[in-house]
Amino acid sequence: MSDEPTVLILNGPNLNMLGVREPSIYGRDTLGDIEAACADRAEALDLSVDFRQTNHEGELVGWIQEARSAHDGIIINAGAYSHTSIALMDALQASELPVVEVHLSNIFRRDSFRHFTYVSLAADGVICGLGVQGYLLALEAMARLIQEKE
Ligand code: CA2
Repeated sequence: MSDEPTVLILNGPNLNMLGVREPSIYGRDTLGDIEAACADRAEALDLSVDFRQTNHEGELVGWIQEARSAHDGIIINAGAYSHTSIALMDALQASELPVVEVHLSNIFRRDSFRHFTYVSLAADGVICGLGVQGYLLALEAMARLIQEKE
C-alpha cells in the first residue's frame, strides 16, 4: 500500500458541463481532461488524487466531512456554491485540512455577485482565471502545504 498523501479534488454544480457549453468562458477542456491532467501532475508530485464532481451541495458537505479522516488536503472548485454556501465554508473549516480554492474563470472580471466567495474564508489560498492550469498550480501549492503540516 502507498503512503503518498491523498488530495481530494472537489468540483461543484454544472462543472460536468465543461467542454460542452460556454467554451468562451470556461475553455474547451472537459472535466475528464482536467482529471487526467491532475492525475499526471499529482504523480510527479508524489501525491495521489481522488477527483469528484456533484451537483448537490449536501453531497459536497458529506465528502468534506469524510475527508477529515481519509485525505490530507482539499482542492475545491465549488462552482456557484462558492458564492452562496455557508454550509460548505463551515465543513471546510471543521475539516482542519489544508484547502485551496480554484476557479477556472477570473471571478473578479465577471458579475459582482461572483467577487465574494464563502469558500475563500476557509481556504489557505485561492487561484482563479488560469483555466485548467489553476488546478495544477493548486496541486503544487497543496504539496507544500501538506509537507509543512507534517
Ligand atoms: O470559474 C469557475 O470555475 C466557476 O467556479 C464556475 C462556476 C461559476 O458559477 C463560478 O462563479 C466560477 C460555474 C460552473 C458552470 O460551468 C459550466 C460549464 C460549461 C457550461 C455551463 C456551465
